[in-house]
Parts: sequence; C-alpha cells; structure tokens
Amino acid sequence: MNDILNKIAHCVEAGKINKLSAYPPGMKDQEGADELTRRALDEGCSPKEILDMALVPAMGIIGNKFSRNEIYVPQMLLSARAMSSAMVHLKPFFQTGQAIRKGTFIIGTVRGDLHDIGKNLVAMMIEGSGWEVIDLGVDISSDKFLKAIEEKPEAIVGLSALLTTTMENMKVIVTEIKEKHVSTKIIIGGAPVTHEYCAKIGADFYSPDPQGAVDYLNQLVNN
Ligand code: B1M
Repeated sequence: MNDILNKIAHCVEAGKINKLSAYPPGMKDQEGADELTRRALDEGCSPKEILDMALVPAMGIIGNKFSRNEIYVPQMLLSARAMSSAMVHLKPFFQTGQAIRKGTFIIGTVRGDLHDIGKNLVAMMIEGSGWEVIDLGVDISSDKFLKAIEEKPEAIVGLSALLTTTMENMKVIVTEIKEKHVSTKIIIGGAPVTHEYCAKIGADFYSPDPQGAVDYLNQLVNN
C-alpha cells in the first residue's frame, strides 16, 4: 500500500498528471496521479490515507520549494493539476462524508480584478490539504462574499488581488464582512499585498504564497 502512495506523492511532486501527459519527459508513458489514485482506491486505500500520506505531503513539499524559489509557477501549476486529477477521484468520498474535511474555505479574487492564476493555486493547495473550498471566482463583490458566508457561517475567507487599484477593494470587503460577521477570519494575498496593508485594513492574516495560507488554516484547526 505504501508503494502506491509513494508513487502518487512522487507524481504530484513531479507534476505527472496522467499516462498521456508528456511532462516530465523522464516519466513518459507511465501512469500519473490520475490513474494511480483510481487504482489505490480500488486496491483498498482510504481517501484519507491518499490525502494525508500522499497528496498533502507532496503539495507541502512543492509549496515550500516554491516559497524558497527552488521551483517556479509552471512546475507548481503542473503539480497542482496532478493533485487536482487525483482529487477528482476523492471528491465523491468527501461529499458523502467518508473522509472528514478540516473546515470550509471561501475564496475569491476581489471586485474589479480578473487575475485568477494565483487564486486558483491557493484554492487547490488548500483543497489538497483537506479543506472544502468554495471558489467564488473573479471580480467578487462584498455581497457575494456575504452570501457565501451566510450559507457557511463557520467558513474562513480568502481574498486575492493582483492590482494596486483593486487591492483597495479588499478594504471595503473586509470592513463589510467584519461588520456583519465579526468572528469570521479573513486571509488576504496577491502580489501587491503586504503585512502592513493587512494590519491596516483589519484582515486577520496575510500570506505571500499558498503554503503560508495552508499553514495558517491548519494552525487554526489545531489550536
Ligand atoms: Co495583469 N497585471 N493586468 N493580466 N498581469 C499584472 C498584475 C501587472 C503587475 C503587470 C505589469 O504591469 N507589470 C499589472 C498590475 C500593476 C499594478 O497594479 N501594480 C497588471 C495590469 C496593469 C493588468 C491590466 C490592467 C492590463 C490592462 O488591461 N491594461 C489588466 C487588468 C484586468 C483586470 O483584472 N481587471 C490585466 C489583465 C491580465 C490578463 C487577463 C491578461 C492576465 C490574467 C490572466 C488570469 O489570471 N487568468 C494577466 C496576467 C497574467 C498578469 C501577470 C503577467 C501575471 C500574474 C500571474 O498570474 N502571476 C502580472 C505580472 C506579474 O505578476 N509578473 C500582471 C502568477 C501567479 C501564480 O502569481 O497571482 O501573484 P500571483 O499569486 C501568487 C501570490 O501572489 C499568492 O500566491 C500565488 C502563488 O505564489 N497569492 C495569494 C495570490 N492570491 C493569494 C491569496 C492568498 C494567499 C496568497 O490568500 C487568500
């Protein structure tokens, strides 16, 4: 069993999605995270084992490498896609409650902003670390965040912005969320965002990268 879990972890780290994917060249024609995860479930691995012993540690390694500039966005995207291809097989189990999620994370790119590559990476990493992720998409106003929070009052919220102009909309959204849901934790991120800005607008946490957001969320449930 450990053998197949190690293989899945290796595929995620290497960005090997499925048998047809050409990358990485050294793994051509080999099964990827997609087929191996299906096989692991068929052979009796539990979704939690696959998540905790293969996908989450592998994405953790990738996230840390990215934070240390040892790998770059294309490699991280491939790893994220490999992980997503595995998650497709696990999702039905999470939905039926056979695997327990750590909590719910609502994420969106703020109003006026259409950049979603970083936001998608954050969403995938957080989903891979065992959270239910509700991805509201791009150009998201306070109203949409508030509606989503009303449906999931215990959720933690993540805001992404890539433009110095739309970063200002974070302030409006954070203020309106905190007015109605004072205990809702809000994480913010995106290229122009800083720790100072986070403190200034009253958000709870700033992370420059997906792994920081994952670590913060996990620390919230472990305390
Ligand atoms: Co835009 N764009 N863009 N763009 N774009 C930037 C951001 C810009 C810096 C380019 C430049 O001028 N050098 C500049 C912003 C300048 C500024 O405000 N300071 C800019 C501009 C000006 C614009 C337009 C206004 C251009 C125009 O139309 N004149 C326009 C705005 C459209 C809009 O949003 N309303 C525009 C449009 C676009 C495209 C649509 C063409 C495309 C977006 C495609 C897409 O996302 N689907 C695009 C792109 C690709 C970029 C660049 C080149 C790359 C952004 C990216 O995806 N980076 C960007 C220049 C650059 O960054 N070098 C640029 C990779 C991604 C993985 O990183 O998103 O930073 P990032 O996410 C990181 C972290 O920030 C963090 O984790 C991620 C992984 O480490 N993170 C979080 C992100 N969200 C987080 C949330 C968290 C935690 C961490 O917790 C919740």
